[in-house]
Amino acid sequence: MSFTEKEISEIYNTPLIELIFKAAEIHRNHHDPTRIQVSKLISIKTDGCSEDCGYCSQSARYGTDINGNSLMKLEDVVQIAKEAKYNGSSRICMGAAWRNVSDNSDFDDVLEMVQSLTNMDMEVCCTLGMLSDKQARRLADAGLYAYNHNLDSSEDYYKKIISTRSYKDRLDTIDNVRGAGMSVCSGGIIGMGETAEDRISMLHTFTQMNPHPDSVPINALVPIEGTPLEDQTPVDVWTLIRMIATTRIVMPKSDVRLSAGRNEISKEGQALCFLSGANSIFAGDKLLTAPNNNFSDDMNLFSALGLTPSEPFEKKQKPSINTRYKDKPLEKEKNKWSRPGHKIERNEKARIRKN
Ligand code: SAM
Ligand code: DTB
Ligand code: SF4
Repeated sequence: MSFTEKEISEIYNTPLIELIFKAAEIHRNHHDPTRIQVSKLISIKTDGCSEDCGYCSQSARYGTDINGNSLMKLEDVVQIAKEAKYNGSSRICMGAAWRNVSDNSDFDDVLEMVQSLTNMDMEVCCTLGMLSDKQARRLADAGLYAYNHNLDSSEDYYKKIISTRSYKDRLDTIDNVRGAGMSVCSGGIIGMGETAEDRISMLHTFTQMNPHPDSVPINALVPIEGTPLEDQTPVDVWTLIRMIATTRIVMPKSDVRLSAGRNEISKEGQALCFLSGANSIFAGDKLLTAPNNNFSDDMNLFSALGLTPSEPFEKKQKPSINTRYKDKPLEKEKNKWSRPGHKIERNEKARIRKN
């Protein structure tokens, strides 16, 4: 189903009490409201990223205080995945602080991680930055279930947050993911100073996709000291609920993931997010670099609300592994990603502060 921006705006601006009811109704028509999908994030390569994303703790440009690391070892990743599986996660999402994937030995190692975790009967997701169609196909051959690549905001507001890549680069990567047959995970962040119209425009872009993204993470900005957005006032819980409910209504079949910023919300606030159609979370006390809710608090909340974590591959079958993922490309592909390079004053200031 597709909606005009005006229609999405009307939904977004419905009185909240009505909006929650409508979203809950649609949620029940398309999903089992007692099931919740749980993902565990692992930051397999942290910090030192070349990009200037204004929200990110991992950009090398800003004076943030996080512990970086080079690519993790396969056995360490497998160990974390085993614990997460035991604790009820059906999906592992491996994140790397890269602008884009390069055809190098690090990528070969990531492919081995994907293969190993898939063989553990977990849904495996990666978020590694921009991806060519060939790289997407190698990931799919290694057994990758899903790829996360967020649009973050409206096309207009994106230009005020990031200058080192374009919205089109993101859309092209999403096309490459879809073309390789993987599940598409794409969402955004609220609370970066954008307007309601920006949020509506981002949702409109998603609804124009055919099919809609399989999962849509809604992040509330975690303002990180040293980043250009460090002083941003967090959005209130009602705005987050409004965003989740609207996402649920305009993309009824997608999984809506209540993502970053969840640890700032009360149990009751989270319950309203679930009622409004959020049916997935990131679990574990760390996201990529920012703190997240304690695991046992989450389990207590699920138990109070009567929610049960879903099993892997309930929505789509387990991908088969084809060993051709090991075939390295004979020639290096020409990198076609853009670098708009316009000046974002806030980003420049944060860079000067660091130096
Ligand atoms: N480097 C890859 C990329 O940019 O696609 C993958 C990792 S990146 C950290 C994944 C996503 O996390 C971003 O697209 C953004 O939506 C989200 N994110 C990063 N920092 C955040 C923050 N401080 N608050 C909320 N969401 C954040
Ligand atoms: C997504 O939309 N949110 C996750 C995941 N996809 C990769 C990341 C949230 C990052 C929050 C900030 C941090 O931990 O550094
Ligand atoms: Fe790099 Fe991704 Fe962070 Fe942007 S969001 S600075 S691309 S790690």
